[in-house]
Amino acid sequence: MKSGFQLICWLCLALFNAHAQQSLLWYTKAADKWNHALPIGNGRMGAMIFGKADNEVIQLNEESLWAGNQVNDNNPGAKARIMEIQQLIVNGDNKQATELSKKYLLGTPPELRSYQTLGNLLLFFDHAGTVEQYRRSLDLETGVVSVSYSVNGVRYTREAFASAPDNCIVVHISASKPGSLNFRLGLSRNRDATVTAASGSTLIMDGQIIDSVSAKAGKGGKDMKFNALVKVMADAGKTEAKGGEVVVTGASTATVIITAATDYNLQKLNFDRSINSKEICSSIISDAARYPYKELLRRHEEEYSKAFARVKLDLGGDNFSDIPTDQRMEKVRKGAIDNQLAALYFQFGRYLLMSSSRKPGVLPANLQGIWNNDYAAPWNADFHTNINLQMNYWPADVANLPETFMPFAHFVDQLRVPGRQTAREMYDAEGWTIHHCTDVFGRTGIHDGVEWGASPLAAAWLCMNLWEHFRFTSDTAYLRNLAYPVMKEAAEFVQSFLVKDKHGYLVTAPSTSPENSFILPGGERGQFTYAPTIDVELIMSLYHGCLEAGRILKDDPAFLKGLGMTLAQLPPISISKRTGGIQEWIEDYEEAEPGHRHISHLLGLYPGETIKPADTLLFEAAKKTLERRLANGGGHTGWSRAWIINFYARLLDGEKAWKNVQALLQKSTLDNLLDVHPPFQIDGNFGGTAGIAEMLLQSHNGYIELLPALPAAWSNGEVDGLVARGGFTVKMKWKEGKLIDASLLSEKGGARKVKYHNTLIDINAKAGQVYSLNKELLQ
Ligand code: FUC
Repeated sequence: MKSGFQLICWLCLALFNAHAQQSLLWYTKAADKWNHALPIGNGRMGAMIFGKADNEVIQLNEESLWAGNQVNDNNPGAKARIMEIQQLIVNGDNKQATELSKKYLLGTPPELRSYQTLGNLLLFFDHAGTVEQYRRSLDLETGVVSVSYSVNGVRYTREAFASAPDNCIVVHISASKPGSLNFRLGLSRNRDATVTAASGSTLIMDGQIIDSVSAKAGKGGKDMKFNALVKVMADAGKTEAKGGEVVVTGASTATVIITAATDYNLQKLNFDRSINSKEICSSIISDAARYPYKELLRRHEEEYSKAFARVKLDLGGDNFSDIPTDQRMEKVRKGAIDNQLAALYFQFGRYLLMSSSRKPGVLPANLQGIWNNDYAAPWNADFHTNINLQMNYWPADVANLPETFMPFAHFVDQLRVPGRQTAREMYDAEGWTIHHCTDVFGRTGIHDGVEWGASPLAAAWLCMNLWEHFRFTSDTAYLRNLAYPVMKEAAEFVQSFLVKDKHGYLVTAPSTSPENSFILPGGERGQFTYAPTIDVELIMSLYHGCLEAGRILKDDPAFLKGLGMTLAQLPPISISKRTGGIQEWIEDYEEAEPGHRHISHLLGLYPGETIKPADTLLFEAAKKTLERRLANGGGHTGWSRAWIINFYARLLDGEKAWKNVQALLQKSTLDNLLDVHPPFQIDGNFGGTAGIAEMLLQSHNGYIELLPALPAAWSNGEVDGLVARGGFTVKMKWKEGKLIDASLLSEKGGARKVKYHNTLIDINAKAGQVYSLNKELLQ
């Protein structure tokens, strides 16, 4: 029989395990490469922690550190040629239109520069002895990475976190035997910077990016200036500067505080570059250094944990939390089912969004969130606006982190300024627009090549997220002051950009279905077209959003009427005679790559809602589109797989959605749970997180639907804290595939329909009230 004490210990262990299942990534060895290191971030600064016992590497990032400059990249020849190009396109002369576009539409310059690493913080311990009992972990509930090991009977422990309240990264190091902590600390960047030990305990990095492309464009010397500042505080022993490093000897604990800044004006966020980064670093460090380590940790945990704890998810199944995360990943890759790993992946996505998109940061999460080890990152780690940036924000509201959305919203708002210039200078149009990617300087012209870049409705695409955020929060001040003005101007662009085709439809031209090509009747490949299906769906989403917002805000009826008239003249979404799926282009062309990663013509299924269950034909055709893409090798990039999860959730097919969650974990996830395109690209994490939520809760189509796509593998579970449109926080528990307990907390009040299986009920909620749905829904 267990004693009282044993029982308490046993209970504590059980509770710990339940907690560990969903919130701890842990390993028994250090990361051997960047791809295995563990990320921390406070929305402005990020770091990847390797956890090496002897020579620790902590790779650092600051969100605004980019090569390049602000330039007007609108091709000066565009305006004079745009009508000619449009006519060529609508009359089917694809080849000539493409040739002219290369000359007169492609941006000047055509390429963005890259987001860059800040450098590495290096800790040299030179342990004389064997490293034993090694453990490295990331606790998602506290946002702290811990590393611990023993050498010659002394236990060494390191904790690292990125503090939002104190605007810096903190590393705390301790040794179990007093006076036995000895290490050297360096800061390095092998380009464009110098590091000096400013006093016995401080390192300063002083830098300015030297970019060859800026130099060629006559803008050399105008690239970003930046600083990093590191302060070491040891409890005892000696701390001194030696050979450009700080050397600590004979201490028991030491706290290292790190911050950085660039001349990019984060406060104004108007692409201004007048900031004195050195002063900012000094004031951040002197403020933070006032607190002892315990207080820094407490301030961080209090701020971080409050937001993270809003959602709890348990997907049932076996508990493998006593197995290191890399081994669990390996088992899943070999076919094991580990529901709690899927729950951990979901929570990790929330952690990543909080860490890369939050105050004190102001910029949105880029292709790598905030974590990048390169000077020329894959795709420059830029903001791709033809799916990737939008996908990053799909989980923000449903996964109960609305504050992470604001850097995105403000950035899009700022893009209006250069975007207006692009609309005017390239297309002689009203409103604002942007093409398929942008950088921290807000370039809005066409980049890379016209085949990729000619996607003139990316502003409408970005506005979908803005509108959805309103639908979740019902925040009318946000709608009035930010979202609607941006949406309205995006709609004004569309209104003045559309031309008539030979059937009298209003169409976008030139345009592409992002990145996919078709085979022209003569056998050649083409990408240029007019009114690809995605554009029709984008216009429908934007205009319906504007119409609803305009009604709420009582905007000019004449403007709204104009939108209604355009909606009536758009080409229809068609079903392909060749494939039975949704037709991707205005003509029923054969796809050059039927398994292409982009599935843009299903935008109306997710995140849009033009393709819905009630529309049986389109709904069935969407299934065929997905089957065909997958049968031809689709879903091979992480983000594409993540999108497919969301599609199947919207198709109410839990089994197929689950298969794709499993495939995302098996084929597109690193041991540290970061997504790979390959290479590492964070959108798959965010899209996957949104997809898991979408399987459990949906709230488009005019009702909140509980467990709309629950797979058999997750037949027992519970979730607390997901959010439905209209500001409803949802709690659900299910057993053997059936909902057994459900309640909604309404933040703002209001009427809603709630659906579970075939039962649909109406609730008229009062703000702040919790509604148990057990009586009405669970008979
Ligand atoms: C889009 C995708 C690529 C990649 C890039 C960053 O262009 O087609 O797969 O994700 O963005």
